[in-house]
Amino acid sequence: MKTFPFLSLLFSLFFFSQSAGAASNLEFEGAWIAEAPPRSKVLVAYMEIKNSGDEVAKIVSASSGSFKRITFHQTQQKGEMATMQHSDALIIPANGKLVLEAGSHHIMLFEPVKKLTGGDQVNFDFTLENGETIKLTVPVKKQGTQDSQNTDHSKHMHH
Ligand SMILES: [Cu+2]
Repeated sequence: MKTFPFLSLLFSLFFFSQSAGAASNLEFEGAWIAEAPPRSKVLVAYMEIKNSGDEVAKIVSASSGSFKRITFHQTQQKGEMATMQHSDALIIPANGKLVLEAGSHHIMLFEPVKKLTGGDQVNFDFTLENGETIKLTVPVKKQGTQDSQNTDHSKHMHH
């Protein structure tokens, strides 16, 4: 397991939500938001979500005070063209994981309420199909740093 400093924070949030009565089996790793070009109104979040439970988990919505609208997308390559399809939910298989990364599943973050740059932190609330909510704090990182290759979203069609 990677030992990013913020993981300990994530774990404490995870266990807090457990002790608060939620029974989520989800664990988030390596979550980050790609810093966008100066005038961009769209940012993208990537992460890995692990499900240690025996039932499939579905995250049906995400919200954050830092963005006006958040949706789930999946990039699909059709020949030379990359198109994005809207997903109603992030589906994490039982005893499995969902990887959100460039060219695949990702979380679209529309209209940041203020400019976000590397080092900023964004708080999210994820809502599961069963009504549970999970809080997650995700760091913003500059493009071009170790984890952030190949995140150019400008070629995609947004809808
Ligand atoms: Cu997208």
